[in-house]
Amino acid sequence: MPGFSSEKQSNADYDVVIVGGGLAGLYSIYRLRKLGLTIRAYEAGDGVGGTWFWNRYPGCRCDVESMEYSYSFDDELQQEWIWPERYGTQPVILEYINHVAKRFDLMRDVQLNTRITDAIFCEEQHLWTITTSSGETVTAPICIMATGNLSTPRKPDFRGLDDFKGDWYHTGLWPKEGVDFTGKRVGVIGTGSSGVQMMPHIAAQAEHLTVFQRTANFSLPARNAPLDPEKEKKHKEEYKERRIAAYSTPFGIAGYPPPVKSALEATAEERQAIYESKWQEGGSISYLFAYKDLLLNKSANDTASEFVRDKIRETVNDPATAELLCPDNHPIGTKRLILDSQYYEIFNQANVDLVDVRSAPIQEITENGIKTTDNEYALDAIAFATGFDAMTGAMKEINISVDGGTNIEEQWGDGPQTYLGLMVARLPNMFMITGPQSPGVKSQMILSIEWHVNWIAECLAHMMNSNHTRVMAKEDAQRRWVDHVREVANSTLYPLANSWYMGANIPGKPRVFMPYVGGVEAYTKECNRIVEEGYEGFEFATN
Ligand code: N01
Repeated sequence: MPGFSSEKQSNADYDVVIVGGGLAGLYSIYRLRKLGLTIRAYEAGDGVGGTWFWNRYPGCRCDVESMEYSYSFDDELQQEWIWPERYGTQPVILEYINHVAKRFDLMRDVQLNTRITDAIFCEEQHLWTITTSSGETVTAPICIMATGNLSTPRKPDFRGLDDFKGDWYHTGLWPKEGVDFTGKRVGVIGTGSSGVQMMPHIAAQAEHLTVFQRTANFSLPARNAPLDPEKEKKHKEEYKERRIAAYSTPFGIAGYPPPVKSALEATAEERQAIYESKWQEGGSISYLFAYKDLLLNKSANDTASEFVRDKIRETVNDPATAELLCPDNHPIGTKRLILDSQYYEIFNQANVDLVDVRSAPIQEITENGIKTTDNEYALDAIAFATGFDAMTGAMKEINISVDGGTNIEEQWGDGPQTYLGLMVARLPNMFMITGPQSPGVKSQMILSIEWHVNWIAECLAHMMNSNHTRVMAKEDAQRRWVDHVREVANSTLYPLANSWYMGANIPGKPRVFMPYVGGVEAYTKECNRIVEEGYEGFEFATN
C-alpha cells in the first residue's frame, strides 16, 4: 500500500474507504488522491450528488447564492462554470456535480448502488472492515463518513398509510421521472424549506392543494432571478479573495459586513426601513445581519419577527389564514430561515386550503386521504415534506463500532459526542465531514466540506510522515468541545426553537443543539490552533 504501509495494514483493500458520493465524498476523492492514497467511495444512489441527487421535488433550489455554493478548489472550474440564476435549481446543481465528477475523473473510485451497513474497526490491526448491503466486505485503515446531514428522510409513522389508494411521495426521495399532479387533489404535510419551495409548483398544477401545517415558519422572498452578467463577472474577478475572506465570517460567505448596532438602539422607523430594504434584497443572511443581536436577544428578535408577520398579513387576503401562517412559537432565524418564491401568495388561490394540524392533529391516513381529529380530507396524492433525521441519522443507521463493542447508536444515546465534528472518541481512524458540533449546516456547506477534507488530508499526511497508523480523539478533549458547543448555543436564541438542529422533529431523539454556532471564523481558527499545538486532543499510535 502506498500510504499506510505498516505490516498489519498491508493486506488492506484500500487506504481509505469513503461512505457517500455527495459533494463531500467527491471532494475527498479528489483531495486524497493527491496524497497517493488508494480510495473506494460507496454511494447508495445510482448516481453521485447526495442531497442534490435525492431531493428532486418540484421547486427544489439552494438557499445559498450560486456564486457562493460551489467548489473553490480549482480556479479554472469556478471561472468556467456558468450559473444561470441567482440561486441554483436542483437539476443545475446536480449537473454541476456530475460535471465536476467527470472533469476530475472521480467516478473511477466510486461504487454506486451500494449502501454501507457495518463499519467495524479491528484494534489489533488498525483496520476498518466495511460491509455493504449485498454482503461484500472491504478493509481500509481509514474510513471517512461523508454521509451528509440531511440524508435520512423521515416520514412520520401515521397509521393507515398502506391503505391509502392514492400515491405518496417524500421530498427527500422524489421519483427521478417527476410527478404530474394535473387534475389531482394533493395534500402536503410539512411547511419547512422543502414544503414551502414545492407548494407554489403544486398549487399551479393540481386541481386542489391542501396544506397540512403543524408549525408556521418564517419565510423570506428569495428574489431569484437570472444572474446579472456584470455581477457574475465582478464576482469571478474577485473569486480568490472572496473565498479566502469567507473563512473570516460567521457563515462562510464574504460580502456581508457584520452589523455593529443593536436592533434596540434603532428607532422604530429606522428598523422598518432596514428590514424593508433587506426584504426587497432577498436572502436570509442579509436579513439576519440587519442588526447584531437578532439571534442573541429576544426583544431585538421580536422586531424582526414582527416585520415578517406583518408582511404575511399584507400578502394573504383572508385574515384567519394569514394569522395561521404567522409563526408564533419561535424567534425568526432559530429554525432554518426559508427562502421562497411566491409561497404566501398561493393562499389567495381558490384551489389552496390551509389546515392547522396543531389544533387538530392528523389521526390517521385512510384509503381516501388524511383524517385529522376534526375532519377527513379526500386526496389523490400525499407529499411528505416532513424532513430528515438530521445530522446523526445517517451515521446511526450504520453499525459502527470497535471490535463489535459499543456502537455509535449507543455512544450517541444522549446526543452526538464529537471532537470538532471531525472525530468521535473511541472510534479511531474514522473521520466525519461536517459532522455534528461543527459549523457545517450553519455555514456555506461546500466551504465547510472543503475545510474538513483539507484538514483530514493534512492529518493523514502527518500520520504518513510520522509512521502512525492510528489517530483518535481523546475523551477529555471531546468532552470540552461538546461543553463548548452547548455553551455557545445557550448564549443564543437557537435553543428556543423545536428545530431539527435540536433533534426536536424526531420523536424520542435527544434534545441537544447539534451544530456549532460560534461561526466559521472561530471554528477554523480553533482547528488551526489545535494542529499548531501538535494536534491537541488527538492521540496517535503505531501498530
Ligand atoms: O424539513 P423540516 P425540510 N405532522 O424538518 C412537519 C434543508 N433544505 O425537508 O415544525 C405534521 O424543516 C414539521 O412540522 P414541525 C434546510 O436546511 C434546504 O423542509 O415539526 N407535520 C415541518 O413543518 C432545511 O431546514 C433547502 O411542527 C409534521 C416539516 O414537516 C432542511 O433541509 C431546501 C409532522 C419538516 O420541516 C429540512 O427541510 C430544502 C407530523 N407528524 C431543504 N412531522 C434549500 O437549500 C413533521 N412535520 C433551499
